[in-house]
Amino acid sequence: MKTQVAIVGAGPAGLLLGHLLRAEGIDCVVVERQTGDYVLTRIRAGVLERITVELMERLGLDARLKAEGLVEEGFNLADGERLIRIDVANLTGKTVVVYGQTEITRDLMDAAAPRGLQVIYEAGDVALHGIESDAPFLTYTQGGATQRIDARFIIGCDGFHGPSRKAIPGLNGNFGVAREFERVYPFGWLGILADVPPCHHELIYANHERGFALASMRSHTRSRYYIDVPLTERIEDWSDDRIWDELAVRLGPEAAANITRGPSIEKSIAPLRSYVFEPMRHGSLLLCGDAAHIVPPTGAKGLNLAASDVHYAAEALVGFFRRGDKEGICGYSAKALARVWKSERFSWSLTKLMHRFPEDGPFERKMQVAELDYIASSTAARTAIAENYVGLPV
Ligand code: RFL
Ligand code: PHB
Repeated sequence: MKTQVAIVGAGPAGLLLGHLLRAEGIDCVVVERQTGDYVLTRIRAGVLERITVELMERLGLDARLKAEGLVEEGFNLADGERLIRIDVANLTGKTVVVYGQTEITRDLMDAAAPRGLQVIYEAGDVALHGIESDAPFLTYTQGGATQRIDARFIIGCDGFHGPSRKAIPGLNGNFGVAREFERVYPFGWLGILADVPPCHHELIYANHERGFALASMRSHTRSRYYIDVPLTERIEDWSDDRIWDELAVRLGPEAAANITRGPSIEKSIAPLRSYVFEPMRHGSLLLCGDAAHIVPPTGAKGLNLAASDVHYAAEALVGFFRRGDKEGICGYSAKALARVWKSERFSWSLTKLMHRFPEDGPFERKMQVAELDYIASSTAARTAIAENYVGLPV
């Protein structure tokens, strides 16, 4: 098979990019390891920045997002009994939207066939070849046969564990320029999804002496909550009741009084990590989304960063195929990384502010309290948080 752009991975990054390219008349094929149903069962992000909503609008795929998404004008930081409201709408003039990553993925998936976007699911052993040339190609296996897709560019949208980033030579101090930057956190987030009304109409991020908690939602009737747990914890040891009990303590008395308990639809533990791979382009391969970087979920940035990468990548590819302009491609990595690092910083700093680290002592706790006091009392401090939360300009 021959195409202009071969995309690895049909998560939100790969599908969004595929649609943006098809809308510009550029040929592309998306190759995904899993089945479509499997991709839809992964419960992940819930908060969309403006850039993500705008891309769905631009594609004309925002009907359900508009109808079902919950526009959020603010969120809250809780510290013991105190609740600090970040009035995002008044501080920035912008809002975020609560709409599940699974819903975005479903909207993009449903529109693929009608819009002529080819997605090949259940592709095994995907491998990248010739990325330093102008004629790279992918190989994969399906039904026992090896298939090949020739392209002008390959875009790695295959998440943190995919093969794209690993195809770039030069890590481990060899001849290449690749570098990775990483911070692994000493806890994970245990998430629970349940068909019960949320305890509050806005998100609450809580720093409690027993640990972090987050009250989030997917709709007026579906809640998503998280608590941080040591990485040694096993999900089997957390009954629904134990999770609800812990949430009630950590979220504080006011939220606790409004928690509706119910059976979990999904629960899992996700480790927290900050990670950036540089550069995000090597020859004819561009990386987008989790393939190039990971943020801890505290800032709700992962999916939104994938969207901004895709925006830059689409712009560069359209410039190349429409006008023969290579500059966008050459500048892609620097442009994307400038925004990536700002989101990394915000996610890291909010994680530090809202979690109790095992190595922290009374001094670090005093620093958290002082910072929360400052945020509570300073419009400038709240504006800085709101501006980052709602998403920095693209
Ligand atoms: P994905 O979603 O991981 O998709 C990658 C796709 O590539 C496929 N793939 C392969 N395909 C072919 N061959 C191979 N060898 C392949 N290997 C992998 C995979 O099957 C998959 O379909 O990456 P993408 O598209 O870059 O999207 C990134 C987002 O998924 C991620 O950043 C967010 O979910 C992060 N995140 C959040 N982001 C937000 O913006 N707001 C949030 O509120 C938010 N909350 C979260 C989160 C992530 C979480 N977890 C579980 C890590 C909450 C949690 C708990
Ligand atoms: C979620 O609803 O899953 C969610 C919301 C905000 C975050 C992370 C996850 O910061």
